[in-house]
Amino acid sequence: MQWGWNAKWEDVFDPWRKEGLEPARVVLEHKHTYTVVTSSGELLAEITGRMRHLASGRADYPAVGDWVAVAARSNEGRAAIHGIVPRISKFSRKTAGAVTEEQIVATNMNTVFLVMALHHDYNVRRMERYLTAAWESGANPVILLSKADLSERIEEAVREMEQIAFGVPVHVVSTLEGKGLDSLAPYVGPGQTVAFLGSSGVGKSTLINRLLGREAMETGVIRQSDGRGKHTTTHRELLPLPGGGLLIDTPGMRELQLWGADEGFGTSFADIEELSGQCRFPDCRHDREPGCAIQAALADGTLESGRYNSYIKLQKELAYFERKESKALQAAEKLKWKKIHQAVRNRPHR
Ligand SMILES: Nc1nc2c(ncn2[C@@H]2O[C@H](COP(=O)(O)OP(=O)(O)OP(=O)(O)O)[C@@H](O)[C@H]2O)c(=O)[nH]1
Ligand SMILES: [Mg+2]
Ligand SMILES: [Zn+2]
Repeated sequence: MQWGWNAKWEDVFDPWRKEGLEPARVVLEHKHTYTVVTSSGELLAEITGRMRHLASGRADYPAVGDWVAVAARSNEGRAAIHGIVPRISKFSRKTAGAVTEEQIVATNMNTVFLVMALHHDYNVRRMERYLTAAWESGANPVILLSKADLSERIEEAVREMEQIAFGVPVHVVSTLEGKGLDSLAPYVGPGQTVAFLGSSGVGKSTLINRLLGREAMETGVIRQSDGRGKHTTTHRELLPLPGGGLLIDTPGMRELQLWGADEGFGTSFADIEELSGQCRFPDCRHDREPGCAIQAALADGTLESGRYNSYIKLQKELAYFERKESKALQAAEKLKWKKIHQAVRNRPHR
């Protein structure tokens, strides 16, 4: 079994192995089925009724990148998925709808390439958001500044990225000119899984095709007027590199919504969190309180106001989703009690 399988996975898989199941990796997600790969090839798989019954949320269903335990019917080209092997990383976002739902973009990646193009797409604040979500995913973020052939201010951009992303590698690439691609080799070595994230039209699929050496993914033509593309990639897919690495292409994200990002939040805004710990009052609102370290840092320029504003904005967004989530939970709880009351009321009297 290749596809990133190793001794650690084998260890965790032991109980399923004893049940006679074999490991498979999800490479494509369809409406109710999944394309998975096993050591004997590709199969179309469905989850068992039991798994469906026990599922309480999106995270209980397979996603691209997952290792699953299957009972294969190789002669039919089909398989039944009995369980998901615990994930080592998971990149999620929130779908904005009536009910906030988790959408799993990719799982079990070692690295996430946060791709931002060096022309119209370039936006420092957006990269901060990507970083926040990437830290939360459990995978290592790497920043790729793409379409270097279209920019004159590359060095400045790299400096800006290094300021917001302490210790995160930054690579400048131009797939068109074939520049900077060699520097990506360490991330895509044998058994390594990398997910590509970034707005539509930044060149994720073009770069993936280039690394694969074939046109596996369709790529888009950008509108000249505003440099923006329509969404060309519409699904997520795990693609094996000839050298043994694995790439996950994803549709461009118009807006990245965070999912349970509290932890990652602290990591990418570590400096601000640290500053607020230095305020004189522990419950300082960083408004006009005396001895406020944040206001002092803003005043003397050590903290850039734009950066502080995006911190505030993110905090508000997180608070909003927490409220929305708790509303959904409250509604579910209410419904449960309503049903219990009804059951009690309808109980025949003796
Ligand atoms: N100038 C230039 N154009 C590029 C480069 N890489 C990709 N492009 C062009 O950018 C456009 C969009 O590329 P895609 O690879 O489809 O972008 P994507 O990120 O996969 O977009 P979605 O699938 O919609 O998320 C295409 O017209 C590419 O030819 C590059 O390095 N330089
Ligand atoms: Mg694409
Ligand atoms: Zn303060």
